[in-house]
Amino acid sequence: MHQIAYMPAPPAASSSASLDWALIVGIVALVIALPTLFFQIPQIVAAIRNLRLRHRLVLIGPQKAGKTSLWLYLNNKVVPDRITGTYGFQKRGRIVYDLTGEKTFYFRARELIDQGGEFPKSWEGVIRRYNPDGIIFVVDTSNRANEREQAKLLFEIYERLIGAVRYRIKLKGILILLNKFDIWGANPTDRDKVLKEYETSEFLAEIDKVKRLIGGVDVMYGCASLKFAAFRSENDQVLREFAELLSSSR
Ligand SMILES: Nc1nc2c(ncn2[C@@H]2O[C@H](COP(=O)(O)OP(=O)(O)OP(=O)(O)O)[C@@H](O)[C@H]2O)c(=O)[nH]1
Ligand SMILES: [Mg+2]
Repeated sequence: MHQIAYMPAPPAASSSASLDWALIVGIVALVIALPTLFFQIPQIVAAIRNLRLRHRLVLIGPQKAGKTSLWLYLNNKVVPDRITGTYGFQKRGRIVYDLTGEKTFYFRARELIDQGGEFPKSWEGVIRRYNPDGIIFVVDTSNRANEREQAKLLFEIYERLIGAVRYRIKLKGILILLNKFDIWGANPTDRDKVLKEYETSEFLAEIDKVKRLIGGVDVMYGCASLKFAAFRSENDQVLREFAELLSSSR
């Protein structure tokens, strides 16, 4: 004969008691976390802003300075020794470049326009048409030909745009990227020397005119070497600062 063993069902009260405890623990955790979350709001807002692909950037600068190299760099490509020159301009599409260090951070652009250095006369059309939020002025520190004339040209373009009826200039920042820094060497003294020279150059004075002309435009500059991986952390620091500058409100 089989005996049927009955397991008494657990009292209903104990399951509802554990549910109550879970609720209490949840509420206490929320109460503790709320003030912390509250103080994190500016960081959360900054992180959300950083996620938005809103900026349109134009790369400008003398021939062979490294504009197309910068686009390759932002796509995690190795910069080759020989690159075909860019004729006219190339729409390079969106950029999402991971700059995560201590915190998550991306260099993002909804569109990057790579403007060849050979025909500076075509810049005006590109700037008028795309009305960039930021310009990266790439300079070849080993060959300083043309840069002053080109900075002057940029000033004149914006001067004309200011006079143009119903043209709303979006430009918020100009990054002067002093590229090919590897040719100078890698130590901080060399870098200071290069930066000092540019600080006092007439070229910077021209760029500064753009800044004065359009209120709220920030100009920053930094050394870079897009071709050698050893310079990655320096390059990325410059890009991070520029992305922050573009994200800040005017
Ligand atoms: N040594 C050195 N060479 C570099 C660096 N960045 C780019 N180059 C080289 O510079 C040359 C020109 O680079 P590009 O990116 O084509 O220059 P660009 O500004 O797009 O030139 P255009 O399209 O003609 O206006 C290439 O041979 C690159 O390999 C760098 O940081 N250091
Ligand atoms: Mg190019």
